[in-house]
Amino acid sequence: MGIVNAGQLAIYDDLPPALRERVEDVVLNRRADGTERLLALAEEYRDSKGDGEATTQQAEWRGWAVGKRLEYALIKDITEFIEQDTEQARLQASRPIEVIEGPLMAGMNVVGDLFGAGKMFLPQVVKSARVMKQAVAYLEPYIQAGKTEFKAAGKILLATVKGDVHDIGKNIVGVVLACNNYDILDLGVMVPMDKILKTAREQRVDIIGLSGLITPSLDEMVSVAKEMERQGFTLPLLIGGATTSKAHTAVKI
Ligand code: B12
Repeated sequence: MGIVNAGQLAIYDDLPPALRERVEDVVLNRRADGTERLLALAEEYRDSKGDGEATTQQAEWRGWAVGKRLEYALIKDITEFIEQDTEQARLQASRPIEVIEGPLMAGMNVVGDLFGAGKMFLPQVVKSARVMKQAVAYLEPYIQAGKTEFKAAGKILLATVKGDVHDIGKNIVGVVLACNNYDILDLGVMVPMDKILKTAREQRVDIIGLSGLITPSLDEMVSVAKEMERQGFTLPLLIGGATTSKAHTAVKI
């Protein structure tokens, strides 16, 4: 029996193969001498704080190219160097938004793939999201600084639909649109349809933008679109988020 701090789990694929095999032998009861073999291996870890391989990698990753370092920090949930590395990536990019669209998105996609494959767990993804948010927060003033002072191009309401808590992408879209002189009214996450439509009317927005990253959000978006039609809305509806697609939007929404 083990007590596990899920927030401190290593990535399964990163465990040294010999250690993983012997632990699996015990957990899955694969060999009669599993316990002895694990105890023998455990001796090698006496007095060491972690596994040697990981410690070497920890030192090595600081020497990698900045994009790879950002990806590593996202996967390993390391905030220590995130601002320093984000700044370096910003200096190398021609526009700050490229740091988000490039290395940070690439890192988040790796996190998503590992999570999808069951190799990363929810508490780890929560931490990755925190690292991502810290990097985006660092870049935000630089992105805002590129904003030109003109009359607003229009007012856009943004919301992550009911049942969905993902907001990193929506927030980025809000920042980018604000830099293109749109007034952004961000209602946050888990926003019920009624609130979206009521606010859109009261605030006389020009566009409604919905974000959603989980499959049920697709249905929720369909419901919002239907309700907009029923209530006689003629505003454009923007759809976005990882699980949305042109086909689904065209056919269902
Ligand atoms: C970070 C993350 C989380 C964080 C979210 C933190 C936060 N504050 O946002 C946490 C840990 C909370 C989380 C929770 C869950 N997650 Co999650 N998560 C992710 C992950 C790894 C990254 C999402 C992200 O931020 N990407 C980076 C941003 C910048 O990209 P983006 O959101 O796609 O936004 C871009 C575009 O889509 C677009 N866009 C986005 N919104 C909008 C809106 C408009 C109007 C427009 C025009 C464009 C636009 O522009 C953005 C910039 O390019 C994805 C995997 C992935 N790679 O996408 C899974 C993922 C979305 N999660 C998933 C799942 C299953 C969940 C959970 C259900 C897990 C669980 N078992 O509890 C819960 C859902 C809880 C809920 N009710 O919503 C699945 C969804 C699968 C599905 N088809 O339903 C994914 C795809 C992972 C996977 N492969 O399984 N998650």
